[in-house]
Amino acid sequence: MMKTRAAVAWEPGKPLSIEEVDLMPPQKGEVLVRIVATGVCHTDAYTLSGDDAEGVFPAILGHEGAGIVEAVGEGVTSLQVGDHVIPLYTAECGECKFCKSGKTNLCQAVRATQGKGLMPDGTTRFYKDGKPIFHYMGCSTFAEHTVVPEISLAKISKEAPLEKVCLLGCGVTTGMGAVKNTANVQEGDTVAVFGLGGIGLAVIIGAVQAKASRIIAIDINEDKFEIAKKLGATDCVNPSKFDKPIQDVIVEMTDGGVDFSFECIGNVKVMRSALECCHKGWGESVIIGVAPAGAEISTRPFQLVTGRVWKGSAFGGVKGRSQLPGIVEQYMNGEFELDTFITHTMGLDDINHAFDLMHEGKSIRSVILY
Ligand code: NAD
Ligand code: AHE
Ligand code: ZN
Ligand code: ZN
Repeated sequence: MMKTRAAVAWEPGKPLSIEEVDLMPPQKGEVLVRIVATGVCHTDAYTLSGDDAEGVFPAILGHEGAGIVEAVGEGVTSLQVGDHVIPLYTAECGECKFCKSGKTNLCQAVRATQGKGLMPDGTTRFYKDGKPIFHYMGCSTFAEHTVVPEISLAKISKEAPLEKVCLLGCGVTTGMGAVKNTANVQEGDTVAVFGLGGIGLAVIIGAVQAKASRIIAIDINEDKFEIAKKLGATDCVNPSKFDKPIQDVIVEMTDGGVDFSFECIGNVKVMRSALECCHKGWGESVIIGVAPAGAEISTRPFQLVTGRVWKGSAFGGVKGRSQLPGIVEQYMNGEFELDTFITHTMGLDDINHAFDLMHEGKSIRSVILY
């Protein structure tokens, strides 16, 4: 056992507690990673709130990190000490039915145990006073050191700044990937983006790269509009300023609706608006936001009968081990930027402040630097 420092979520709805915890060495097929930086994503807050059907406690949250390999377990061949890595909540084994299908990034090799907060052998590596602490999304990046399956690590360039590319472990890859891989937005298409946090702003970057002709950014917090415009939004709309449904407003603005919409909030009512603001006959709406346990979406089936399509996207449809290193290279080549997302940086001791800033709508991403 080694000692490491972590932010422990002991129970839902309570602040994280910064503690020294015990960490077992990496077992067969596992890797010990020293986390250098981690973003705080809304999904961490969602699980901490108790809304996640898969939320287990006590746990070490965090899934948007980057770090350096410190040790490898038996049989690990694709990584060695000193490699720079991004932990993946969507593994890529290359061998399961899902990986081989060519149709999805949703590798299932470790998904069942991951969803229970366990390593693939059904046990944990983190302990406090001899009692197990659960892992989170196969990553647990709110710890200075973590143990991750080999197939859940993307090896990236050693030149890449870990304190920035950590955001490619979730938010930025998710938004950009949803535009490119899930929606496949084409030059001249019109796009509506609901929710202007890290995910929605990354959708805007993706839509600009795809040369969308119009990018309508929607949020109830107008403080988000400045960054949205800077990144390329052509229109910013606050739904609470209208006395009619936002889908009607967008349909009027766009001569019948947008070609593509993206829901980046996790609100099932907004998901309906996002579908219904799509153009009759061909408009497609992509759900990215994660809704609370038990929530359900609804619309008139006529919306689909008349040609609108409802889709969802996880990690932007990106296969982490084979595609994320290339996305890091694109960042290094200046094809997109990350600085705009990083509104705050802080040490692990202040991580609860990062959650406060998110809930107050004051941050895009807080990055924790170890
Ligand atoms: P965030 O909290 O930073 O941003 C959410 C934004 O939505 C905020 O700007 C907020 O003001 C806005 N908003 C809230 N209610 C609204 C409403 N009714 N109408 C319009 N705007 C509203 O969150 P984030 O980190 O950008 O994450 C967004 C969502 O995406 C979350 O649900 C998160 O869990 C999910 N997510 C999904 C994936 C995936 O792979 N599918 C990956 C990452 C995050
Ligand atoms: N645990 C939740 C679902 C959570 C969820 O949808 N997670 C997204 C990633 S959010 C990242 O910030 C995802 O990729 N889902 C696919 C998967 O395999 O988890 C629940 O409802 O139980
Ligand atoms: Zn996330
Ligand atoms: Zn697989």
